[in-house]
Amino acid sequence: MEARITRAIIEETLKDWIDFARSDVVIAGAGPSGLTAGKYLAEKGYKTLIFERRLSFGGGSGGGAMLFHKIALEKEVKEILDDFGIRVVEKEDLLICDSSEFMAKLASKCIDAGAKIVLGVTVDDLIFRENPLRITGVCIQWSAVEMSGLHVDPIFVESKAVVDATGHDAEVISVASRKVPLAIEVPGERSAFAEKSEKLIVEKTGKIAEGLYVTGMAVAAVKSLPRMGPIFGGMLRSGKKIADIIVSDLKKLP
Ligand code: 48F
Repeated sequence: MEARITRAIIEETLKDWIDFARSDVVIAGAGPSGLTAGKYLAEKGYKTLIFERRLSFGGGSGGGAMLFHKIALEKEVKEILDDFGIRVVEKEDLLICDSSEFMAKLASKCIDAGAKIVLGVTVDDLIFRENPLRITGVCIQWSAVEMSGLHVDPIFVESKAVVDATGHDAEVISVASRKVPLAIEVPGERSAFAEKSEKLIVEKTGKIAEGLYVTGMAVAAVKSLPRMGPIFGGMLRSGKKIADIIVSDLKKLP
């Protein structure tokens, strides 16, 4: 029995790894922006793989607002919330929902759409080709290995599009700014200005280089935008916008 458990788990895991070693889209980070992008890409039929450093979904959403278990959203995102089946109550011009429902339904609808989410894996570098410059995949490592400080080489996943959805530190684009011949910097986010930031995050969501995209709070880090605290409409709209941009770019590829 014990050997069968082990064999069955490893065989099924390997099937996934072999299948996803070449993906259409790799998303780094299973926070709200990454999960939203994942759903809208996967439901269009793109092979979408999300790597999440931690052993949980939702990024910064699960803790609600300073551990008060509610988050706020703008009314404009009602349609996206309906796509995910997330229930809200109206409070003046805001929508309020439970942070646990928010994170669980974002992840569950993303998986149902066909995206594969692998927990406990960190994206630690990119793969690129020159002439013309293009990001062609990621280097990944078990988060446990990264945390242990052991010197272990990563493995690779090839991908037509890589999305930095890593949140406040824009980790993937930070690596790109140091190691890929690209004229980009990551100045970091600025102090809070919720209304302004919610709009600008969506406006500045987009392509950083061929094959490399940014969504969510990583946009604030790259474009030096203000933070916005426990209001999440911008994260959902940014995730949906990057999915649309990638779909349109992938359609143009041979
Ligand atoms: O931080 P996070 O929730 O990013 P987001 O989708 O949403 C931001 C909001 O939660 C909130 C806010 C807006 O209202 O201010 O903070 O932009 O989720 C990012 C996820 O990426 C994971 C991290 O553990 C988190 O779950 N992550 C970070 N770096 C890596 C990573 C990495 N290098 N590889 C894999 N996962």
